[in-house]
Parts: sequence; C-alpha cells; structure tokens
Amino acid sequence: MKTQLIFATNNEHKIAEIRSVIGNDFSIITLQEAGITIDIPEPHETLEANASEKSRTIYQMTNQHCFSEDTGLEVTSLKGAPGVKSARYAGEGRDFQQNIDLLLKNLEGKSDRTARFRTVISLILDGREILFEGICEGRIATDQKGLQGFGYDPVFIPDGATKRFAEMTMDEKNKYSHRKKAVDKLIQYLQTKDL
Ligand code: ITT
Repeated sequence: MKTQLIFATNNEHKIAEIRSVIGNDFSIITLQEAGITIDIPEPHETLEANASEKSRTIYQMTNQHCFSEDTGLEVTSLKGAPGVKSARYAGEGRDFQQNIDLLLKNLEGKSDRTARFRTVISLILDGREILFEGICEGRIATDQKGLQGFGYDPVFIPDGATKRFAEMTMDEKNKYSHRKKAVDKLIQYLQTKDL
C-alpha cells in the first residue's frame, strides 16, 4: 500500500507541482481532502521556522505523517527581501501582481538583479521532524512574461534558462525548480524508511 502523507498547504499550485514529482510510492493528501480548513499560521522570521510551524500544527491535529514547505524569493540587491515575506510583500492581500509590481519598482536602477528561490520542507514522521532545502539561482527580469505557474514566476529566469518560469511547462520548471530539488531530497529520505 502507498504511504500517505498530508501536505500542509493551502496553495493549490504547490500541490500540483509536488504531485507532478512525488512518484508512485507515496500519495499526497491535501488539507482539503483531510477535511482541515484552517489558515495555517506563518508568524516567524525564517522559512525553517514557518515550515516547522505548519507541519507541527497539522501533525498535532491529525497524528499522521505530514509535511509542509515554505518558500521565499531572496533578491541579492534587496538584502534577501522579500524572503520569508514573499507571499505578503505588497500587503496582506497576498496579491501576486501587486507583489511583482513592488519588486520591479524596488529593483529600478539596480544593476545586480540576481536572486534565488529557496524552499524548506519540514517533514514529520512518527512525531520526529526533519528539514530539506532546495535552491534555484537566477535573476529578476525587467518586465513580466508568461502565464504558467504562480507568484513571481513571470519575472524569474533561472540560471541556465532563457525563459521565465511562467513561460515553462511544469516539466520544464521542474528541471530547475527549488521545490523539485527539495522534494527529491524528501523522496530519497522517505525511500530509506520502512513505512
Ligand atoms: P502555504 O503556506 O499554504 O503553503 P503560501 O502561498 O502561503 O502557501 P509561502 O508562504 O511559501 O506559501 O509563500 C511564498 C510566496 O512565494 C508565494 O505566495 C508566492 O508568491 C511565492 N512563491 C513560492 N514558490 C514560488 C514559485 O515556485 N514560483 C514563484 N513564486 C513562488
């Protein structure tokens, strides 16, 4: 039987991306499918602490294997911003377009446009937590293009590519993606466990 893991997120794009790479040995249950309708808190100053908060919250509610992830866009010339505040960069509305507009405005006149996405996954198996990280280096374009993906994808060009994430299919994004790299580590770890 497949091992079931609850994925502690309310972000449907993350669910689609992780389901595209998780493979056949594991099945991902969403919060919605688990009947959980809370808005999971993200009150901390690091991706690691927020990821832990989300997975621990769901583990305490369900007592089942679960994982969460927190992702930030870290822009070099903005001293790592928006970072852990990526979802709410332009305000509590969590609006992707407003976040992109503010990012492009804050980068006006800056010659260094290097940036990276960093994903931290927090897995809780039988009550024990372990973290996995995935990083994708790249740069922020001066304008936006593409309709795929979500968040900052229309302005992010990963190193080694000429297109933005939002111009790529999910399979193409997975060749570069921070999330895919973190999930690969998660899967490798799960495969060493007798679940
Ligand atoms: P959960 O906490 O429910 O998992 P969330 O959308 O709040 O979902 P985060 O706190 O990790 O997720 O938010 C990070 C933000 O960073 C997200 O809202 C996007 O704007 C952006 N982001 C995350 N992953 C991204 C990706 O692969 N491509 C583009 N933008 C991304």
